[in-house]
Amino acid sequence: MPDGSVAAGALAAGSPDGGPPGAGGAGQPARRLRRWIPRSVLLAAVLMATAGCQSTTFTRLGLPVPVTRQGEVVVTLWQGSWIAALAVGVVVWGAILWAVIFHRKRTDTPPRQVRYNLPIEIMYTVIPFIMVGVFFFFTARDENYIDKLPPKPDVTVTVYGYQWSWQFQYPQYKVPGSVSGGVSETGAPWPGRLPVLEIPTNRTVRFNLVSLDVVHAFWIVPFEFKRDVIPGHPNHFEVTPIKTGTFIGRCTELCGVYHSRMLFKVKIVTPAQFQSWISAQQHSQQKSAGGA
Ligand SMILES: [Cu+2]
Repeated sequence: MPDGSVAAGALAAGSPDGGPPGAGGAGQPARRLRRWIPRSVLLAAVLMATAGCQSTTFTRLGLPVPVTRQGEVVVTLWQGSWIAALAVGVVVWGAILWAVIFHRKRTDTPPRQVRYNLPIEIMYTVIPFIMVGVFFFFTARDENYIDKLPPKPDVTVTVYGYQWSWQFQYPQYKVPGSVSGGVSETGAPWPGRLPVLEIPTNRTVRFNLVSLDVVHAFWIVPFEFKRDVIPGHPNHFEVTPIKTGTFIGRCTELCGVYHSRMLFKVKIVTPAQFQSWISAQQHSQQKSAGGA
């Protein structure tokens, strides 16, 4: 370690290289400080103004308002992790500041050298182990809940991902007179008409994810969740929507030139609205099947 007091003295005298103090003397660091304070304030203001944070996202630490029961669990886990990390941070920062302020070098006598302090070594092995254990417990508990696939979902949606759009099929709602796999909904990549995924609130909705070509990933931002759509390897997950509204879904795995256009709309509606939408689709798709 360099001698802190000598370095600080040289800096205060305006000659970090140890040469004779110049005409500026002690004024130089002060001037430098005066120049940097407005710059730092400006930088902080630009960061605040351009980061796109809303005050309502602050309590969720950047996550959007969850629209599923599973999403709420993700937000709670995220908040808990931050609180735990900050608590650890306060202890570590506190220990650093305490050492910096109260244990500065005062004499040239080296401090008492400590070696093989068994209690301290046990402490810094056991405490991180407990911290990892706590994180592991809550993460595993919540992952088990989020990945749970109860045997009889209320609504099943087969999601087909392909370059560069999506098709949604509702196999339990057959189209009379059609051999297809049920009511289906397609669209076009942005800026065309996006496919619309319609699902009801307060019902368990199972997604079966199928890829028709390359690896995609299915992401509805306010679900706080994404899952890969892999060719030859159907994936599944289930949610219970709790809030109505219209949201945007995305592909979140770089899958080709128009990956960024692979968007879809998500409409979460009441169960009654969902039923009437399904009936209307069965009717119109029967007509178009009959006409073809
Ligand atoms: Cu994709």
